[in-house]
Amino acid sequence: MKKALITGITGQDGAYLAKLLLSKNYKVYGTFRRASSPNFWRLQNLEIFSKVHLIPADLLDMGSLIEAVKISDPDEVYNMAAVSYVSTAFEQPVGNAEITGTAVTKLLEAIRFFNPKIRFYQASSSEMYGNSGTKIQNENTAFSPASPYASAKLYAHWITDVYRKAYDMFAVSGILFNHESPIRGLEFVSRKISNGVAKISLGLEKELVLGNLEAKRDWGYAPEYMEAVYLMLQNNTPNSYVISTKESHSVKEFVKLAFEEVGLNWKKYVKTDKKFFRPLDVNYLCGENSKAKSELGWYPKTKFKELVKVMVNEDLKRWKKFLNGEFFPWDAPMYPNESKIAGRQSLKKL
Ligand code: NAP
Ligand code: F7E
Repeated sequence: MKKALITGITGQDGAYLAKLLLSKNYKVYGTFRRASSPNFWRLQNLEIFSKVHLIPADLLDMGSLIEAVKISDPDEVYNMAAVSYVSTAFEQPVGNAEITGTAVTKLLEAIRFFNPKIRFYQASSSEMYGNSGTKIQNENTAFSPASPYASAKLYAHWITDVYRKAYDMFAVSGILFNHESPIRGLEFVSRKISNGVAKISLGLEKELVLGNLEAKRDWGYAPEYMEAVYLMLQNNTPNSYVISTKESHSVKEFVKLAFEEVGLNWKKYVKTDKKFFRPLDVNYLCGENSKAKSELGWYPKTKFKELVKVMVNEDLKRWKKFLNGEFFPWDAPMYPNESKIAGRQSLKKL
């Protein structure tokens, strides 16, 4: 039986990847951070909570990473942990550099000392391209990070490359474009919209306040992207791949489709507030996935329209269940209205 260690198993990708690996008969270990309130809802939602082996660890603490590698003695390590919300990285740039960036070296060192034969996956991001000025981004497009998050990810990307070349390790990065799902964090725009639309359609909320509606992203479906991640570590040779849908849509298009799904006109409910604009944003992303298609046999099945539909309907179903008094693992009722969060002032240009 193969063994895998997933850092960040409590997050969207970690949870979906754990489910996928369990279905392939892996013994799955996952790191979690001790929190004063439990945050295992995604593992419970996917019905795998009792099937994974949890190890307390923090990317900031090298000892805990060594311990995690030692306890799990894995064939494969998937580094999914990071400060993944770009706005937070603007608010806490130093912490982000340490967690999203340099911590990856700690993990690579732990692997190198314990067993350099372990295969390593680094969660790289399309944000590394920034505003590259290219119509479509592929594995050879120059990086031009536009946030502390993207800068930290780029460091992690290159250090993974260095360990592969210097120590002959099977260490690869997947350059994943945005991927969403009903278990996406509520602060990301896709889920903020699907949750907001569901609440508005049920009369629980009156408006949805957003930032930059013109930004364009290449949005795919997270569970499918985890299949690509898995395939990258089964490859004969270590290689980097772009994972994307090859379609680019604006936040405005997402909003419009989401409201249409519940029969409402978005213009009556959506407002914008400077608070949700970033000091620097990535305006346009669209990923070329032909290398993944030809070498991994991977291609996206769920495209933009279907993704919006799935997310809105799942949030609608949950709020209806909630209003009926049903209890189930879910995040939304515990989440504050973002407009009432006092911070984000620091995001203004000084
Ligand atoms: P996510 O839902 O925000 O999950 C992030 C995970 O990282 C959580 O489990 C979180 O734990 C953990 N984490 C944060 N700081 C940590 C620390 N100091 N020590 C240990 N664990 C820590 O993100 P995601 O969407 O699943 O993304 C997974 C990875 O892919 C991330 O590295 C992200 O940057 C990258 N990525 C994501 C996308 C996307 O569109 N989703 C695209 C490209 C790349 P807690 O639950 O305790 O906070
Ligand atoms: O923003 C705009 C915002 O926060 C998308 C992470 O998983 O994907 C994600 O990063 C766009 C941006 O995702 C709001 O300005 C407008 O242009 O959903 P997001 P992201 O920044 O693209 C990449 C690939 C990652 O690697 C990251 O980890 O939407 N936008 N209004 C808004 N964004 C948010 N969050 N909230 C708004 O109200």
